[in-house]
Amino acid sequence: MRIFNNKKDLKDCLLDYKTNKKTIGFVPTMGALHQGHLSLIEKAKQKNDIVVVSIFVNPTQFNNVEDLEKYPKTIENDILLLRSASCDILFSPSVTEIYPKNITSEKFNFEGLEHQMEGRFRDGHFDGVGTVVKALFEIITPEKAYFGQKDFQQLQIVKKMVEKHHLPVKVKGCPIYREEDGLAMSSRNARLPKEQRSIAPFIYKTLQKIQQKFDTKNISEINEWLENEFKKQPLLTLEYFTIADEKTLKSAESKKANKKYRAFIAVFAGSVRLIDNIRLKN
Ligand code: PAJ
Repeated sequence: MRIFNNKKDLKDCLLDYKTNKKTIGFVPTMGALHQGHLSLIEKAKQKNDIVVVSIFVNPTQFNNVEDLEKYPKTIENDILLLRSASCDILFSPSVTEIYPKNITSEKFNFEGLEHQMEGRFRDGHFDGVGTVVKALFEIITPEKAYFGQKDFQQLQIVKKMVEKHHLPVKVKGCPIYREEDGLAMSSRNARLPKEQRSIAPFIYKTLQKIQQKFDTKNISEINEWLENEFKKQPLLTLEYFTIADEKTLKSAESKKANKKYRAFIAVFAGSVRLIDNIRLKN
């Protein structure tokens, strides 16, 4: 695996591959890698000649200084994992490499996707994500880029950005990779105190129950049931729960036959914020 910290050297290397008609698959990450990230790399390996992974903890997408400062950094272990996953290239730039002037975000219009769910609770987050993903796409110019459905809103927003800015990249969504007990893998899981870690699978178990209830119950009944379930869990604080249209990400009040829905949840386990979602069938 080749490692680059500098965009000029990376571009030169990628130009060689492109001249030789090699296809490039890209997996952007913020490091602290786990099996969820590796599942994206595996997908990228299957469909491309060369796989580039970036590790960059992007300051502009954090609305909370503590969250940024406490974001786990495990670069040595990440490199071992990337080697074991046969990643071809790691791009691990400094902040000044990506933000040479000011550490600020470009302002995007994602046609309302950015105002739902995470957007309501993480001010400016998606402008930060859009800024860094666009910059990385411009440096790497991959044919395909891989994103997890774990961050479903992010996936839809990146697709919207690509469409609106006519970027020549295909964005692929990949399934949520879970721990054996159902907890969605996340770099933040490592920060969960023992008690919170043992109760955290409750989040996915509840989503699975919602999936069943969606057959027979209406949305307001489901919302009420869920709020009551979380009231019984003193270690988990519900930030939001919503059943939303997959395309617009707007909360749904009733089910319509020709729409696809997903249930989305954000929960605090102590100071650690966890998100998850599940596809619903109607
Ligand atoms: P990060 O949280 O490191 O996630 C990198 C990618 O891995 C994202 O596409 C995310 O959805 C995916 N991912 C994380 N956990 C997963 C899981 N359990 N199963 C499947 N995929 C999973 O998301 C970011 O970084 C950043 O916002 C980034 C896109 C890199 C921009 O800074």
